[in-house]
Parts: sequence; C-alpha cells; structure tokens
Amino acid sequence: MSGRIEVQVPDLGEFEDVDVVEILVSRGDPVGVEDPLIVLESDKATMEVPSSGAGTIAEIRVSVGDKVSAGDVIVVLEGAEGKAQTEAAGEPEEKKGKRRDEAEPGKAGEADERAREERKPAREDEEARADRDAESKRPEPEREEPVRGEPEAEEPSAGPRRPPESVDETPGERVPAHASPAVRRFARELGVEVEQVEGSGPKGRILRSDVQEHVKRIVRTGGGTAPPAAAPAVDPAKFGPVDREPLSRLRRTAAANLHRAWTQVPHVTQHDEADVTDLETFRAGLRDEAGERGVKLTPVAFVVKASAAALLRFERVSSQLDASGETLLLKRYVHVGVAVDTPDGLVVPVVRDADRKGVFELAAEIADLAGRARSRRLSPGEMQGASFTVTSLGHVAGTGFTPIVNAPEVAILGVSPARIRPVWRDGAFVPRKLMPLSLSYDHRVIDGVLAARFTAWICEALGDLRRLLL
Ligand code: CAO
Repeated sequence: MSGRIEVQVPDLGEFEDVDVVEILVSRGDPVGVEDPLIVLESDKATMEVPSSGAGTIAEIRVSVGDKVSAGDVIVVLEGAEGKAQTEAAGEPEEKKGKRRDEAEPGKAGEADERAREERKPAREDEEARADRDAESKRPEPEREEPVRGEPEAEEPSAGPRRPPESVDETPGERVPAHASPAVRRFARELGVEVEQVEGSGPKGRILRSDVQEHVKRIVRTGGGTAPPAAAPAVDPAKFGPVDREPLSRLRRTAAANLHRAWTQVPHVTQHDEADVTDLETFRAGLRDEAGERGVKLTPVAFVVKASAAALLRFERVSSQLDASGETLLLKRYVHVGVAVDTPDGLVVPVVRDADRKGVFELAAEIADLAGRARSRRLSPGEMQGASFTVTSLGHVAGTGFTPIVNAPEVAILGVSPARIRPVWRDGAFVPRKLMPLSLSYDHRVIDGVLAARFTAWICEALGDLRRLLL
C-alpha cells in the first residue's frame, strides 16, 4: 500500500500524558520502518517511538514539551508503505513481536535502508538543534545506543522496539551515563566515551555542552589525564568588601599563554648558584665607563651574555618541538627574551643575536626594550622569535623560584638576588656573593642531566668570565 500514514503513539501501558522530550526527524526526512521518530519521557522511564511505515515525513504533529498518550498522531508519512498505526495502539504483544520481525534488516527492504542512509545528515542537524534546545529547556532523554565502537548494525532502525526503561529514582543518586541518542552519537564522533563525561543536566544527564567541555578539558590538559574538578565558585563579597578590577587585554593574553604552557609543558626546575663575587668586583670597576656610555650595567646583562654562550654549546636548549611533537627544531641563532615587569603585566621583548653582543650593548638594549615595554612602544616583532628567556627578580627578593617556560621555547632561566653568604673553602668559611639561578625546562626535550650541566656551565661562566672566551 502507498499513500499517507498517520503514525500514532503506541500503547504505553500504564503511562498517559507523557512528555515529548525530543523530536528526531524533520519535515521532508525519509524514514524507514522502525526508525525512531520522537523520544518520550515519563517520570519513570524514557522511550523512543518508532515509525510504523516507510515514507517521507509530511507533517510533525507534536512539539518538544507536548504531552501525548496512546493513539495520538505523531507524524504523517507521505508516499508511505506500511501499515497505519491505528492498530498499533493497544495491539497485542504477539502482534507487536510479528511487526518487529518484519522490521529486521533484509526484511524491511532495501528501500528502507536507502531511506535511512539518505536522511542521516538532515536528521543529525535536527538532533544537534534539539540538543541545543534541550540544554536550556528540559531534561535529556535516555536510550541505549551503541557506545565504545559497538557496530552500527545496532542502529535503532534495524533493531526491535525497546520497552520503556526504568530509571533509578533514588534521590540524590547520580544516574550513570544518561544521554540522548544525539549526544551519544556526538560523543562517539569525537571519540569520547560517554560514561567518562560529567553530566550537568537534571539527574546528572549528559548534555551536548558537557561533551564539548569534556573534550576541551582533555585538549587543555594535553589528553589522557582526568581533568581537574573546577574550583568551587565562591563569592568573596560574602565575607567583606570587594573591589572589581577588570584585567587588561595584555594580562588576559599573558594569563592564557602561561596557563597553556603550565598545563602542556612537563616542567622541571633545576636550581644552582653562581659565585658572582669576582663578577661583581669587575662590574663595580666598570661603573664609570658604563656611566660614560650612558649605560647602567646590572647583573642581568652578564646573565644574558653567559646564557647566550651556553646556548651555543648546548644546542638542544635552544630548540622547540614542531607541531607534531615528533621533531626537534634546533635554532641556529641565539635570540634571548628578557621578561620585563610592566604595569599591564609581563612582556618579553627579545634581544637578537645576543651571542654576538658585548655586555654594554646588551645592557643598553635590555634597558631600551624594558623602557619601551613599560611605555607600550614595542612592536610585535620585537617580542617574537626568542630561543630562550631570562627572567630576573634579582632586583626584588627571594632565594629561587620556578619560572614557567615561555613555550614554544624549551627553557627559561630565573635569576634571584645575589647575596653574600658563607662558603666553605680550604678548611674555612669565606664570604662569597652567590646568585641563585633557576632553570625551568621542558622535560620532553631536555633531560635532567643536560639541564644540570647547562645551568652549571652558566654558573661557571659567571664565576669566571674568562670561560666566555673559550
Ligand atoms: N642580584 C642582585 N642585584 C641585582 C640582581 C641580582 N641578581 N639583578 C639586578 N640587581 C640590581 C641591579 O644591579 C640594580 O641595582 P642598582 O640600582 O643598585 O644598580 C637593581 O637590582 C635594579 O635593577 P633594574 O631593575 O634597574 O635592572 P635589571 O637589569 O636588574 O632588570 C629587568 C631589568 C627588565 C629584567 C627588570 O627590571 C624586570 O622587569 N624584571 C622583572 C622580571 C619579572 O617580573 N619576571 C617574572 C618572574 S616570574 O616568571
């Protein structure tokens, strides 16, 4: 028979006035026998209503939020082949069993199979839309769908109609992995096991946005590891007066970069101390000459100089991983970034070819870059292309810190204030000026031994500047 078929809600047993929570088809969709049309949800169960015939959806008579009972018309099929479902409402179980047999693959006919294939994209759009609506309006329905790579032969259109499933209603207890068919399909497409997703919908149901958040967290944390639970939202104004200070664009950008580097780069920090007693004597002796040149010669210029020399000797520290993470790009230049503290946040201008510059030139360039960073007059190009970064708190305080690698670079050297300390030498304590250095590095690229040798080499060079000539 071919013509129009009104598909009705089948016998729902004890249920009446059941909520329509999802429409799985759109007008114009071709459907096959037993293809799910809508999802119903009572307070105890959810179920799909399958099509009783094959054809094209001419009308959809229900909307999400409607209440339906057995016999209500859901959709009208055009060019339909199959039986009007008038009989289905209240038909005896044996008959339903027979109808299920008719719908088995091979028996439903090739036309049905083709129809199912053709309508997939349109239906998925509809599902996606329905899910988005659902997130703001209603609880998500549940239905068993193949997960974890179960074969597509489990497609609902080919399988028997499922009876209503009972839902654990224990108050406060989270029902595991409740998600709509569309959400489960969406999760499958992204390779996500829906059981792993934390549901934020009513009764812990998993929404499309939960799957998206889950994937975002995995990407942010570099994959594999379980995402940390979000910090609880606490309103500090409950405990006293609070002022609000919007973050500058620069701070927000820096925060995003720091967070990405912190979560994606496996960091280790190597601490060491440089004996800068002789360096400080030498630096003090250069004060007049530096003044004549209009330069303030601070320890930072010496640290940059020693780092540049070390980078020439330890080429792996001057590298980065390519996008695939499988190839190391060794940089045949020595551009050193110097972190500058500005009122708007941290900025890292870059001293080009630091290995070819003397300490006066380095000191002048660092002062110039720092001054322009603070007055926001750096060009973007002046903050790019570093092979390594030096970050100094030497003018502030502290005995060491763990800087965050300025990715895609693989190492950063933190400098803390030099202080006179007792050092055991030749059977006695002698006063020496020691400067703490903290090298944070990307452990994917740099092994601990390399990091220790690299840092020790810088300490030796700062301890005896003649080493820079070797
Ligand atoms: N030990 C002892 N004294 C040090 C020192 C050290 N390691 N490093 C610098 N100093 C002294 C300088 O000699 C100078 O002393 P005088 O004024 O007596 O001559 C004083 O500290 C101030 O130096 P400065 O700040 O003018 O210049 P600088 O070369 O030391 O630093 C710059 C320049 C741009 C690196 C610095 O101003 C800056 O912005 N640092 C902040 C970096 C930062 O915030 N990093 C983030 C850390 S977390 O990743």
